[in-house]
Amino acid sequence: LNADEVTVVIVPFPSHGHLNPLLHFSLLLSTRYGLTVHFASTASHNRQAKLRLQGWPLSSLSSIHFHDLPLPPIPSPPPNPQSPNSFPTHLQPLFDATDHLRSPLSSLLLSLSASSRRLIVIHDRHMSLGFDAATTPNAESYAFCGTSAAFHFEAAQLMKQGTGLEELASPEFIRFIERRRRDGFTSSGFIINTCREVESEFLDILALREDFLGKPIFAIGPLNPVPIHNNTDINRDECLEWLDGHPPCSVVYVSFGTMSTISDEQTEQLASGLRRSGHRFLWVLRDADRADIFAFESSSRRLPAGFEKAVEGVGKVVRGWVPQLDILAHRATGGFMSHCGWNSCMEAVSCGVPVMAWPMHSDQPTNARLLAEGLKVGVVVRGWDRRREVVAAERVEEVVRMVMEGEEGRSMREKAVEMGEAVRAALKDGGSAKEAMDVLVAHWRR
Ligand code: BUP
Repeated sequence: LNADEVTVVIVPFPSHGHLNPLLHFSLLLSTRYGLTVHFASTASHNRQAKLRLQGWPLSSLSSIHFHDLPLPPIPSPPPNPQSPNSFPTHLQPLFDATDHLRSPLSSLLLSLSASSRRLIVIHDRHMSLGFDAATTPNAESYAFCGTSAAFHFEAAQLMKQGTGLEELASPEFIRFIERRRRDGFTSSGFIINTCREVESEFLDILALREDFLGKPIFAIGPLNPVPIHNNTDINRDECLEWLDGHPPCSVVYVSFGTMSTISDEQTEQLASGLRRSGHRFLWVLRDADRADIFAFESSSRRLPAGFEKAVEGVGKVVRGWVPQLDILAHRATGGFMSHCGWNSCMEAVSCGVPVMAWPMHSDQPTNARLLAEGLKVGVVVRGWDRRREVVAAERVEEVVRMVMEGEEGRSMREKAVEMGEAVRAALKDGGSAKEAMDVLVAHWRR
């Protein structure tokens, strides 16, 4: 290593929605800015991140130095689809076990700091393991916020007033977050996966909050590749081939992300609602990820008997992993029924696809409100106050029809397309997100 160099170390939180944007960020830093980038996680999460890479050629991964940090074996009970707010409590042992990464990470930082002019540590906000306290005099640390500015604002309010958070997460997770927040107060700045085009109002308020005050906030999102419309890659997934056979904006894409599992009863109502709407759909039906996605077979959710046969040609159910960004960017995709994980929201926005918001836990209710009420690019399927009820087939049908055929749907689509153009422009030269990233990298190189 060159002692004149700026070295960047990325420390992601070990769940897909957090690994994914930070891997994309790492690739931008190494390929666009020519920085030396180290990506430090557990062996299985590094493997998971590489396997699920979106929008980059596999060969690009060789530009990153991956570090497989040791973690003791973690029990991972199956995800519980009956849990009231579907919070992924089965992953808590993994989250707690990340405390064990403190020591191997310190050793890594010490050795990299000795061979660099400046060491930049970018840690997920949930991975603030006291890095500034490490004996690395030439290190600066930045907290990466993978959720919306709106949620950071709201969560800080709830924490201050001491109530309300338990609605969104389990008590164990809240304790975990509080612990990590206390560890992370000395960061040099915040890197957030959003942009002014989507959240200028919340970014302005956030800058005034106690825990952000006086520290720069770099809004460099969306941290997903700019989607290529109708990607014609020869290794295209069969979902994309299936979409090719359908008219523009005619298919509802249904996916609830990597952290949620819906109950059999809900699966049945959703199936019935989609079928009754008469609209085309592509539905990813899977269990939430386990602590180690390579260690378990995914169990299959039950569909009503004969369902797949009955909807053949109109609806497709996929039980594995799909290339979501390519699906959202496909011309046939006309709506996205989503749990509103922040990556899914930003991907939908980047692709100009209106959202049928079905929040499950954590930041998702806030994100759903932001899309539906704030930006008017979506509609909420299920009000958060009724979260414990199964959503009936009639409601699913109503929302699908509203977005896919009604006047309201047309207006949402127009707004979504407009917002997509603005967000894609933000990532290009002269755009707000690109500029924020240029300023950040120039500051590191000062
Ligand atoms: Br499922 C699935 N293919 O089949 P979110 C997800 N994704 O590419 P989450 C696929 O995973 P948190 C699939 O494009 C997005 O980038 C999707 O992240 C990709 O939700 C990511 O939307 C999912 O943030 O995480 O996974 O529930 O709750 O932490 O936001």
